[in-house]
Order: sequence, then structure tokens, then C-alpha cells
Amino acid sequence: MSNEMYLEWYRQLVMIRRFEQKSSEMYQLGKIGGFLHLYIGQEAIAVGSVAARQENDHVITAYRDHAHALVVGIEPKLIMAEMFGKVTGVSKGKGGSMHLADVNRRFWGGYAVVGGHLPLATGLALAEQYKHTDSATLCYFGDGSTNIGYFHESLNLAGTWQLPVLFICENNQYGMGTAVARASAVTAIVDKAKAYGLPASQVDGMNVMKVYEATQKALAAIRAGEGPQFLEMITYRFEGHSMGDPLRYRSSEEVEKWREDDPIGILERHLLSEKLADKATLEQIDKSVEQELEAAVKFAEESPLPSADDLFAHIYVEA
Ligand SMILES: Cc1ncc(C[n+]2csc(CCOP(=O)(O)OP(=O)(O)O)c2C)c(N)n1
Ligand SMILES: [Mg+2]
Repeated sequence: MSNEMYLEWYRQLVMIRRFEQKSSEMYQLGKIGGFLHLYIGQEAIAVGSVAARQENDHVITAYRDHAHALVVGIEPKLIMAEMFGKVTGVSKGKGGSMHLADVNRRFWGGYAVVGGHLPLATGLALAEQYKHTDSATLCYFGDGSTNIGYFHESLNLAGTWQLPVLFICENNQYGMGTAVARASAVTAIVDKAKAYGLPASQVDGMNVMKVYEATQKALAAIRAGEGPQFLEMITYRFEGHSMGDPLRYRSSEEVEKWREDDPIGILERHLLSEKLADKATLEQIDKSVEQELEAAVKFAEESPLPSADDLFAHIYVEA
């Protein structure tokens, strides 16, 4: 692993964290409306796994999608403008926080129906298999999604047809306010994947290096023709399910314990102790992220709202 790569991971982790803290501020000021689900605590998963992807691989996720949008390379200002409902947003101001997408980057979104995008991921993988390409599909979803029919149908078909898809479960311990054990008869999510014949393993989702290694291995297996793979990333969201969650279902001791494994802290400690970077270099990165975000908010504020005519544009795909 090169130094540049580690520093880029650090930059991405900090960018996601600060982007979301800024979004939360803008939400409280009433500048962002609708739903807003923060990914804070889970950043190492998007960063480490997307770093292992090939350019022609597809990425698809649920509504907790800001991080995935950032790491596939969408400019922060286009995402911020989208959250503000502005016409310059990456989805032209019509999608908002939960529906970020950029087809040119093979990033398909951003889906609000729990588990609803798993069949889409399976379909993307089927198309690539049909065309005999070496493209894989990375599909992200929460622990709660694994109790839904879509999950089981998708894994079954992927296993039956040996499709090139990597299922990445982001097990953050809760689906809204419901702990895994209260909604799932099987609490090790990997066991559900094994039931459909998929090689599956658990990964420390707070450690970007471990996420990267596991994803690289899984993608190599897919490209070697070994069929669909499954990774259960063990993680935690530090904030509420969405804005305004009173958090009555978990103790502050539990949150504090997980915060000791902050993904930014883990990478920072590694970089400093291995002398891969000094404090000044990291502070410089923090500062440049701050500047980029200030510009992103300014861009979003100054961009126009969509016009009334835009209501009827981009509803159907034109041939
Ligand atoms: C089909 C469907 N049922 C219920 C909901 C309401 N809902 C929104 S998020 C959520 C929890 C999902 O939990 P999980 O998959 O673990 O994802 P996380 O929010 O933890 O990232 C639920 C039940 C929904 N959006 N879609
Ligand atoms: Mg969850």
C-alpha cells in the first residue's frame, strides 16, 4: 500500500465526516428538507471497499448514501446542491439526500425502499454476465434489509446463476430503533448468505485497511469466476437513524464504547505510529477539506431552484 493511497483514504474519511456534519447543520437551519440519514461511524466501509473496485464495477446502495456518492468521485458541491433541492444538484434537485446517483460513474443510487435495490444489483450483475465482461457489482445494504424477501430472492438467484455480485452488509447493529436480535432469527448475518451457498465472512468495518483487503479478495474471487461473494461489515452509526432520532433504544455507554473505534482515529493512529504521515500533513488535509466544503455550501446556496417546467423533465428516459 502506498503512502498516497493511505493519505487519500484519510482525506475521504475526513471529507465524509465533515460533509455530514455540515449537512446536519444545514438541516437544522432549514436549508435541507426531507429525510437525512447520516453515515458517521461507518465511513471506513465505503472508503475501503470502493478503493478496491475496478472502474467498470457498479455501485448501488440504500438511502444512507452520501459516503458512497463521495467516494465514487461525485464532487461534494453537486451533492450539497442536491440536498438543498437546487437544479445544479447531481440529481437535478429532484432526488435529495436519499437519491444521489451518477450513471457515468456507474453509481446507481440511493434507494429508499429497504432491500429494494438488491434485485437491481442482481440484475446489473446478470447483464454483465450476459455480456461476458469482467465487471462486478458492489451492493451495500443494512442488517435490517436481510429480513426482507428481496434479500433472499436476490441471494438465491445470484447463487443459482453464479452472478458477479458482491453483497456488502453494513451491520450497524440496528434497523431504525430495532436491535438485530429483536428482528432476525439468525444474528450472524453471514449465516444467511451461507444458506444460499455464498462464501461469506465478517470484517471489522471500522478499519479501512481491513475493509480494503477483504473487498479486494472478494472481488478477485468474483473475477476468477467463483460466483457471488458476501461480506458482513461489523460497524456502528454514531448518530441517530435519521435526523431527530431521540436514541432511546441504546445506552450512551454503548455509543461511547464504539466511539473508541472511530474509523478516522484508527487510520490516524496507524499513519502516525508507522510514520507514514506526520500531524502537520494530516492537519493540512483537514484544512483543505474544510475549504472545499465551504465552497460547496456557497455553491448550493447560490444555485437556482428548479423551474416549474423542470417538474415534467427527466421523468422518462428518452431513447
Ligand atoms: C420496505 C420498507 N419497509 C420499511 C421502511 C422503513 N425503514 C426505513 S429505514 C429502516 C431500517 C433499515 O435498517 P437497516 O437495513 O439496518 O439500515 P440502516 O438504516 O441501519 O443503515 C426501515 C424499517 C422502508 N423504508 N422500506
Ligand atoms: Mg442497520
